Amino acid sequence: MDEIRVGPKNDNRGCFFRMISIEHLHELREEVEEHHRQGRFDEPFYQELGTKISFELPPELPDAQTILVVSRPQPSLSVSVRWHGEDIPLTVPPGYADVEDMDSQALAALNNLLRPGPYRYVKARLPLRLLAARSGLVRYGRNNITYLPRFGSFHRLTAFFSDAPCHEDQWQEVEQLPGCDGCDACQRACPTGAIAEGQFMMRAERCLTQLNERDDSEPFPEWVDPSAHNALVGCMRCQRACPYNKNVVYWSSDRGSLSEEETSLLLSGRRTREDVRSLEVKLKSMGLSLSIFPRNLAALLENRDRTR
Ligand code: B12
Ligand code: SF4
Ligand code: SF4
Repeated sequence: MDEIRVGPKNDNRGCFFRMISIEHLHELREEVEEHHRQGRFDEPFYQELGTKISFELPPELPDAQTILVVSRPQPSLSVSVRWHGEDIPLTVPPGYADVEDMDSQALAALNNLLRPGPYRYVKARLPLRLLAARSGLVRYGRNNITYLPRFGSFHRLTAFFSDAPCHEDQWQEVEQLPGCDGCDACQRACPTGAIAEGQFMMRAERCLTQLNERDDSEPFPEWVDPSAHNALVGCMRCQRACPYNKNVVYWSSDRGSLSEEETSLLLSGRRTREDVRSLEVKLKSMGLSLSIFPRNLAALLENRDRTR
């Protein structure tokens, strides 16, 4: 696997990348559309997916020759929240924070590596897990998350179209983690039944992440067990349970704390423009967004109060 080391000197994580010829773009589309034809997607979910991914060539790069897919290992974030006189440690899963930094590091690395250049790069809105698995960069787990050697599921994917020539087309069959045979730890750990028995495609519409990444004006549906909530956004249950994450499961970056006053302000929903501005700056540095986070925080704290 190609490894590019980027970032500060003491950063030994590196970036990993693979390249695929643009000729496979229609095969990627066909694979997803075939799942749809076979009825493997919940229809409203599929319609929404269409707003998140696209198989079109970017108009600014109609002569793209290559798709570059990049993975950057990333820890989870830990944030402490003061509530009722106690500091409560809470988690943000890998993949949510520092998105812009990660994209620019990946671009800088690609610019350095691909010669003679300079080439043009345009961010791709492709289905990244499938793309990365098709390049051999990662393997799928039964939980539908992808795994990078050494770093398990603790990594962030991104991809670019480029006019760089595809000197090595790495397109291949998708692979599953060998350890998934005979293991159902993620399925048992999932609090909403999103990982289905006997089929690979997860039931995305049941995934807690699908519910808690939405704008916080939407309450959680009644069928969600209050004890399911376990992260400030997303959910860590199927990743924590997986043996392939045993070396990274405690890899975490401390992003500071919220005071009792800030916590109350977030939960109250009564915020002035001034409050919002200062909270937004603070939350952004913690990798959080004000538009989704207060509802999830409330669910976590209610859950905690209930079980005491
Ligand atoms: C929509 C979306 C969601 C939706 C739906 C997920 C889904 N299954 O589609 C929701 C909101 C539920 C979600 C949740 C999460 N997501 Co999300 N999500 C996306 C998004 C925007 C598009 C995903 C997509 O294209 N889905 C379409 C389907 C077709 O693709 P697929 O899931 O890979 O499905 C394939 C498999 O089922 C496979 N398959 C089918 N049969 C078989 C059989 C075998 C044997 C094998 C091996 C494979 C296989 O084929 C399908 C495609 O052909 C991407 C960003 C992007 N642009 O890609 C992030 C992305 C996939 N998500 C990501 C993350 C981090 C998560 C969460 C872990 C967040 C969290 N909780 O912390 C959870 C994980 C939930 C889970 N168990 O999958 C990361 C992936 C990280 C990783 N290591 O793989 C991405 C790439 C974002 C990023 N840039 O980092 N996500
Ligand atoms: S918990 Fe087990 S079944 Fe699930 S992804 Fe990990 S190895 Fe595969
Ligand atoms: S992220 Fe949580 S809800 Fe979604 S599949 Fe994994 S364990 Fe289930």
